[in-house]
Amino acid sequence: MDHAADALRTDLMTITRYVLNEQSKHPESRGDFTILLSHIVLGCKFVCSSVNKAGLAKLIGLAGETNVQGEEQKKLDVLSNDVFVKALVSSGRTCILVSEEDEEATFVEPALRGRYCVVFDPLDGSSNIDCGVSIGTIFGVYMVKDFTEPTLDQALQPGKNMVAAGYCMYGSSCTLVLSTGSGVNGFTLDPSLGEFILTHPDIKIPKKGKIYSVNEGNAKNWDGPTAKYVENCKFPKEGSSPKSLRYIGSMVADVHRTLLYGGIFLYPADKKSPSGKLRVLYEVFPMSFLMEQAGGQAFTGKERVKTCFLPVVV
Ligand code: FDP
Repeated sequence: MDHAADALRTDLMTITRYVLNEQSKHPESRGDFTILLSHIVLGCKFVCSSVNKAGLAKLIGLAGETNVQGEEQKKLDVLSNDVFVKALVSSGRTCILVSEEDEEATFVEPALRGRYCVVFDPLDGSSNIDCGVSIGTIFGVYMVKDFTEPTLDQALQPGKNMVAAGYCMYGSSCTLVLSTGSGVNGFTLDPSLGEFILTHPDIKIPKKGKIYSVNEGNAKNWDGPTAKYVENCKFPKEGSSPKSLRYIGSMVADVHRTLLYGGIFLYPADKKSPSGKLRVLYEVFPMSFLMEQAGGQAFTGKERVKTCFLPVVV
């Protein structure tokens, strides 16, 4: 990349401009998705800013405590959930929200209902919050046929029915990766402009990768084929080089690296978690959507993730 030319670039493709361009390819479109996305983007910017300030503002792990103004502090994951729920409801384009943070689905009040159902994990990788390692938001979007009377089964659809999915990674930079079903694009937040700029157009996962990514601490509970696969990554047949192991323990960051550098990320089912640890609806389906859109694959170990309900491997 020519960084000097980049610095002089003035014709910036912001995420809003990108989505409006896409919208114009569909004359029948009423702009509902563009509005929904702008509210998701606002949520991502808010959470990014909170994550950046967390150490100073003491947002980390302090739920229930009070700050100097006597206000109750919220933990970062609780705060992120509040932010996204409010942003999504106020978009006027959603009818059902399913969040990792809430036990029950949220049914949007009739006056604010729209035709989308959003499933999301507002702050994934929580074990990494307190040590400043990359964390992220994951989201998937379904279209609901009759949004005047939404029901829970309209949110519990297989991954193949998703119309869009993405994640925002809060790391050394803030990166939003999005697919609306025709490829994958990555946008990086320019803090000086407050805008996500297209920096990774048409992401394609490299055909071959040299990295495997898994929590090997769970190896004693794996089944035979999983153990054999990972063993082969480390001790391949004669003539091949071993793969490198990278594991952050934050799905957004591990998937992001896998999208850009190639390789495999897996969280297999084991004796302790027979259905796997990752949550199907708002972690595995959106990431599988992105992986496939980037030319990769997502398997449960037995079948394609997007067509099933109990995936364990991405
Ligand atoms: P976390 O529990 O920290 O929220 O599914 C959640 C998740 O993180 C993923 O982001 C991550 O890939 C995985 O769990 C990490 O699990 P282990 O700590 O068991 O490796």
